[in-house]
Amino acid sequence: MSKNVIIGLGNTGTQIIKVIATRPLLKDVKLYSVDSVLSSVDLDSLTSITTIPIISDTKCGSGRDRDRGAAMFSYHEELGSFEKMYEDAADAKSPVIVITSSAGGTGSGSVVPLCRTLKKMGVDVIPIIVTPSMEDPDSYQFNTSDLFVDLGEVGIETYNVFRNKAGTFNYAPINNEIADLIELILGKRYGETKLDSIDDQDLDNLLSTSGRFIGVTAKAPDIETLSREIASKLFAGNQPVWKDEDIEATNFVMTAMSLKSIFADADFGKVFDEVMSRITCNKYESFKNIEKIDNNGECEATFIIAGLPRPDIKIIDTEYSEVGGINKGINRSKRPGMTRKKKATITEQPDEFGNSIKKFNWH
Ligand SMILES: Nc1nc2c(ncn2[C@@H]2O[C@H](COP(=O)(O)OP(=O)(O)OP(=O)(O)O)[C@@H](O)[C@H]2O)c(=O)[nH]1
Ligand SMILES: [Mg+2]
Repeated sequence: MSKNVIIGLGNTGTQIIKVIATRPLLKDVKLYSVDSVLSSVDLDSLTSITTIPIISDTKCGSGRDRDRGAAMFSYHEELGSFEKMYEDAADAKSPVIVITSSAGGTGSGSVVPLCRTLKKMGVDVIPIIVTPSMEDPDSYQFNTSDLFVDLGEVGIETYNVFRNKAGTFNYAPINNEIADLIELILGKRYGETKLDSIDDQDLDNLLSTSGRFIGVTAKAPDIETLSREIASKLFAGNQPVWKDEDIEATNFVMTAMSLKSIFADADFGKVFDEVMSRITCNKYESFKNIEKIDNNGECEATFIIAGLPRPDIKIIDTEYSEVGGINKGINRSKRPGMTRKKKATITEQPDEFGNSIKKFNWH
């Protein structure tokens, strides 16, 4: 049976791949990390993760420049650095998941050519995008809005968004929640049951729904706490909640719910009725997995909703000028003036044996 493939891009993507590598439920997944620095993956995780550095000239990193990130990726793509990764993606169990921050340069830039290539190959690709907090600097927000525009142009239809919290560098909770979400959408959280069950095809239908999806999981010692946990993760968690006014009358959502508890059949409504009552748009299909199991008194629930509109992102409409600069007062484009407009060019020169050598130039 073919394996799932997950590709992490840039620092954020790589850190999350490292969390995924620790999850027993995901041990069969093929993991890739692509970054423009070498230090992100430590020796411990090297055995389970294939890392591909995309350093292209004497300077590491992208300088938060998405164009440079994309150019470095494309240069390595041309050199054939991703051949094995693309082979694995072509053979993979669908969908292929790609994870990146939207705010930096390497991941946010690379994910566009990566998705374009995968789509051209006919691979179903689902991006999980970590957006900056609303308090993060302007450049992070520009990179985010440009990424959403680019992914729309590439034809990405189904995607997931996590938003970092302001004022913290503790990314462990979000990174772990993303690993939870992946267990969920790859079908690793639905146990065997003779009652209603969610199978791979149900998940496929759910994840073919165009739009954003949210997925949450919770564990608790009793049903009441579990119900509250699921609702608070859904409506006040790290995946931005939707706004009812952004959903049109003809839109619809798909949902998937699972409950693992000793009286799961009788308790199902107690866990999900409240959440479902707050979803006021058309509900086209609702998949359920009901598993009656005594898990030492612990109950576990999961919830996915697909078909949601894009979350709010911070749109900045400012004109910049550099203080004291010789060009002071001259109107500029929407990007800060100090943003370098460098472009990558790839030149070919023969080496001493007459073989053609490609060279990456950033100028
Ligand atoms: N959730 C999460 N966010 C992170 C993590 N590391 C960095 N960030 C956030 O990600 C954004 C920066 O993106 P990076 O992933 O570091 O950027 P990159 O893709 O490596 O691109 P460069 O700009 O070239 O370094 C900032 O908003 C950070 O707050 C992480 O492990 N998890
Ligand atoms: Mg980086």
